[in-house]
Amino acid sequence: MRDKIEIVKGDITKIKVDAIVNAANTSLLGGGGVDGAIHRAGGQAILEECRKIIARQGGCKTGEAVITTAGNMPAKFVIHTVGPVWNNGKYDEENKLTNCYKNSLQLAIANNCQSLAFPNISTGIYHFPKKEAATIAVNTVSQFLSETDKIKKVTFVCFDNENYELYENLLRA
Ligand code: AR6
Repeated sequence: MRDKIEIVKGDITKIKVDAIVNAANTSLLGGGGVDGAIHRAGGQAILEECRKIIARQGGCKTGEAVITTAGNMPAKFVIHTVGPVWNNGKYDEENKLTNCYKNSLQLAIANNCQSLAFPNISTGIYHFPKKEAATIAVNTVSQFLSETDKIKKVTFVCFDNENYELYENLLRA
């Protein structure tokens, strides 16, 4: 499993994989952080497809995922998932974050994606503790990859040093 997981430090909008994952919000209308960067780099086409999804199902619930084009970015698709806002762990945040990873992977398979890249969902504006979030991300993805051969590569794209080092330590273990 470990050989299918890669960690890189940098900007997810530049990564060439079948699908990059966005840490969106329930409105799907864009925002700050990685969401803002993805919409800026991908262009209008992403928002246009998000609006169609909104018309159909009214946004995206926490822990769930939807898919659009990646517009002008090198990836083919963006999988938008909504991480939980950290609230001292009292609102099932761990399970919701686990579901983000699982549902994104499932949606990738449903769209014939073999490679995907995740940002560190919920660890920015949503304030999920980074160590716990990294543990959930690595464990959930490793477990999922052990149960399918349809996904060939998962890249964790870390934007800050703290996350990069956490992932390095977890994957070295
Ligand atoms: N590439 C990769 N990672 C990035 C990039 C980038 N270009 N930019 C930031 N990060 P955040 P959240 C990292 O705040 O906590 C938005 O307004 C960042 O360092 O983007 O899930 C949405 O619309 C952090 O580690 O997402 C929601 O309202 C990680 O991405 C809300 O923020 C996630 O930080 C979601 O908050």
